[in-house]
Amino acid sequence: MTRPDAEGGVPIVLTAPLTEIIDHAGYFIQMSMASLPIWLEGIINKKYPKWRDVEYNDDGSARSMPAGIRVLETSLLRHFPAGDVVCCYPADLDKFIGPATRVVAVSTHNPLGVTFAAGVYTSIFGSSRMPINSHYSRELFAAIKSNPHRDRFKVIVGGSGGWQIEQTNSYEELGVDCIVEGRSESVETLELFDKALRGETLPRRVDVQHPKERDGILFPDKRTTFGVVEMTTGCGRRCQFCLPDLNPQIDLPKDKIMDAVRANVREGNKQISLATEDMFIWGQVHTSTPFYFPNREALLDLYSSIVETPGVEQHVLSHATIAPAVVDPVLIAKLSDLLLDKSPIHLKALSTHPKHKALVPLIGLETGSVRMAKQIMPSKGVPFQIEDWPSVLVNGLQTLNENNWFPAMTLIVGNPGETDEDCRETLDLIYEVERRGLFAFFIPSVFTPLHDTRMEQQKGVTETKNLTPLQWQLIMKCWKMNLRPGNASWWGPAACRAGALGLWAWKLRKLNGPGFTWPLFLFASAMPERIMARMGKIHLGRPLKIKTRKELLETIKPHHREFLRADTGDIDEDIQPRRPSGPKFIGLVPHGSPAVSTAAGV
Ligand code: B12
Ligand code: SF4
Repeated sequence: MTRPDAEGGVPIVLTAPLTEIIDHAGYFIQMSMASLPIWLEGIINKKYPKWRDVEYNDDGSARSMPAGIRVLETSLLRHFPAGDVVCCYPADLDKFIGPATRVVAVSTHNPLGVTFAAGVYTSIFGSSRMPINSHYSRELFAAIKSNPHRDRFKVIVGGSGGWQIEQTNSYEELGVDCIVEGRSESVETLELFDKALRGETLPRRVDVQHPKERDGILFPDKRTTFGVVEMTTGCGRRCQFCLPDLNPQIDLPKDKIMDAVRANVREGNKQISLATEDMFIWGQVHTSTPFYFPNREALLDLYSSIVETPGVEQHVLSHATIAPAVVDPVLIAKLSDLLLDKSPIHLKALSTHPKHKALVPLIGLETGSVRMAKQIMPSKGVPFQIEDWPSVLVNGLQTLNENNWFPAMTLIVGNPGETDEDCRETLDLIYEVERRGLFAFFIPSVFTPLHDTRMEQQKGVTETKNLTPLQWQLIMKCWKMNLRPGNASWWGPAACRAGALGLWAWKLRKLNGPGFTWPLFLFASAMPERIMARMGKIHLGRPLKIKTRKELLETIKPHHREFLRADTGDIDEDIQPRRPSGPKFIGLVPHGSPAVSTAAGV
């Protein structure tokens, strides 16, 4: 059944690339499609034959849409009548675009794949511009461009990946009139849509304001992809390369989060994921406690309300930071008790949970070089000093692993000014993790200067053949370690080895330059790493002196020690922790406070 008004077209049609809408196989399907080149799409089709299946509302509109487009829809519905706005899947555009259509608005996360972590993997295989997701994004833009009513409507693009179109100047090629940088709640966004409805010419780029107060952020009352519900904006740790950190540090009110959770369930979604840069700041933004000492009670209260909501069958973590695991290991243990049962992720070889369930938050490791860390992320590990970054990482990972958290940790290869020694130090840290039997999925990506960040003007490595042997080793060592849990079978390692060597012989050795060869042999376990190191072909990580948690706590500035929790242990007598805090911390988050983060100068 289609909407009665569809014949003449809906004035405002909202859509997104199919590969950014689908969510039935968990986060990893979208992340793989952002990284694998289109010629490897068969792998996805084989593993998830139904990935293209989507659910519909009775009027033919989309049942599920990425959170960004849902918030845009909610923003527009404050100003335009419901009949004038529709969200539809790319395949249904022709049903909703008609002579009355004045705007087709596209939300996109990563349309051209030129962001970190995505570009590098496709380029390893030789076609840096066409990850699967880009292919489907381009297909969407081509369909809009060739629509018979194209001269009557404007194409407005927004979302976290809009900048890629501007940076590559793809306006003409993709048929885009205007890119919106920023959030849809702003007055400027509504004015832009008004302008388009009047048929006026639009500027190429419009920068719109981010709400500075919690109440300015809107929550959709409909189903979102992966059940994404916003939890916080901004971060506060101030990493130089980071884009979301430029947004105001805001934690969103629990009642609104819960309404959005219930809306998802009502519309048939069984999974929920809270979108955040760092889940651990929620409940501790603009309180009298610095945000990097997590508000345990508030977090446990929020997460228990979510997983206990009838109809929520699955819950997935999004982004986090590692230092809170060192600050409050009890919080990690209690969160595990709450969340593990509802995690859809199973890691048989790693998890001690009876059903082998695991939690896999995304956490930034970025570099193991203290010199580099000081330059690009001096506050990443607060309340600890950045000089102790490797120790914070190892201690944090140990606590996480003990509680069945196996994070996906991102690393940046080729930071501006990165030397071979920086790379060796990162390898040292990775080998130290391996030596200690700890586990994380290490996801190396090549430095990409993201627009508007503090490192926007800096240059990274643009082609994989320019990567040094050590940078290649880091990438391949990470992937070798990532495959460990899947290598439990007798045939796993052999298949992996044969496949990697076969690909190398066929294609990869020509594409990726001479620096790639030995790291690829390392990945394929062609010979023991010790021997390769003795031959001078690879760097065998040097053992690191890692501080204990107790030693780390002693480095916390005296005026911050009062925020440590006595029940977490390892605290010396001369450190004065506060008493175990009770529910008094719940709800202390002031509403509508000006959002300025306080990481600087810690
Ligand atoms: C949840 C999430 C995911 C999920 C789900 C994505 C989905 N389709 O729903 C998963 C894990 C799958 C994912 C994957 C990836 N992600 Co992601 N993700 C996020 C996260 C945490 C939240 C996104 C979100 O829903 N936010 C809430 C909504 C409401 O915000 P929003 O989408 O930005 O929408 C607002 C505005 O942008 C605007 N807007 C949105 N659309 C439109 C459209 C129009 C027309 C207008 C006017 C305005 C507008 O209005 C909205 C609010 O008012 C963000 C970080 C963040 N906090 O934003 C990273 C983030 C967007 N992801 C990022 C990256 C790099 C990736 C990956 C490339 C990672 C990888 N290597 O695999 C992939 C790419 C996936 C793909 N399909 O290509 C980067 C983006 C970098 C960039 N594009 O330059 C971010 C910012 C993380 C970061 N710290 O750097 N991601
Ligand atoms: S920890 Fe750093 S990279 Fe991560 S969100 Fe915060 S500022 Fe950005």
